Amino acid sequence: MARSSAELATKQQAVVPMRTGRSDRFLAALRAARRVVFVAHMQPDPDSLASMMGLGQLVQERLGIPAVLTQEGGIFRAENRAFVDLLHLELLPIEEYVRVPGDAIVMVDSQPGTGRHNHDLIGNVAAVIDHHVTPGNLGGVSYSDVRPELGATCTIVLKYLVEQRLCIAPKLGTALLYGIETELSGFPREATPADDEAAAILYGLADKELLAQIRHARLPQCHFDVLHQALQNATVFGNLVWTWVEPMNQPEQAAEVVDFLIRYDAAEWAICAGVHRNKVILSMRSSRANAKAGELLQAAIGDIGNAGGHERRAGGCIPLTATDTQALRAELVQRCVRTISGADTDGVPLVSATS
Ligand SMILES: [Mn+2]
Repeated sequence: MARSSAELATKQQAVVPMRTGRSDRFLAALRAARRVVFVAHMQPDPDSLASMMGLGQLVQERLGIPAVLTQEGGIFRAENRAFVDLLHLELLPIEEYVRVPGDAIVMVDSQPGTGRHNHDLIGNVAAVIDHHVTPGNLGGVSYSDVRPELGATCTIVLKYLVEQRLCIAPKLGTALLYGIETELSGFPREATPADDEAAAILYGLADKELLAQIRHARLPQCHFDVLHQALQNATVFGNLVWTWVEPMNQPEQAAEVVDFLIRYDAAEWAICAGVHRNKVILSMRSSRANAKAGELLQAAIGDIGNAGGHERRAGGCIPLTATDTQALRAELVQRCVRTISGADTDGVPLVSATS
């Protein structure tokens, strides 16, 4: 006897389960929410800002609920300021956020428990979307998509938007492309074919004029002040170039310094430590592929601070307990040289002193 089509359909469903993409599972985890609040790491970079924008739009359009994008810490780097201003981003300072029933927290480009947050929302995160190697505490998180093999969180976000057939306007296309571009800069690249594929899709959608304006943002005077001091203090220990900046007005300047110093042809490692308010901000770059920069920087600073990041790029932070920073400076040089370059020689200045 021929089986009814209903019977057949039931049978087929049992054999071939309905495929649900990651984006479906992400949205399902937020189904009960009345509002979604996005959080990223401190001093959010373009990758985290664009990821919040993309997922915010996804939530608004597919779940029909509002999205709030928050900001923890300042955004100082000239390109990042231009990004926020030119793309008209509305960011709520995290300290002004008041939790109401029905709020679901989504963390992007970071994970709870990595020392990259100061707010107390960590225990209430519903979903995490990230690409950092540094493991976080995902206990209690109902949906997580952490792919350390990818170069940018924006790559994951674009996959979600494509999967959900969302229309990507030039503003969002520009944001996501710049987010990916900044994460993949430098050599050797930390990109996979998936990141390049995402960038290729986005290039067709982005506003190239806007993109050029962000890339070539005008620089404030303090940028040159910091570079000057960083060069004067730059010391070479074998394959490591190390420098110290004090004070450093903007925490992102440490990264700008190492992006510049790692291009020195004799260096495989560059580290900048800068005194910013009551902490020392560290940034590290390597010219080696698979350098395990995040792990090495953490090993170097040990229990006096936190560090993490990617293969070739890492960042860290040490709370300042004493006002005299010189002892810490000496201790840090020793630790970094011992752990990273292994050189047992005295350092030599990178540039000769000027009169
Ligand atoms: Mn990122």
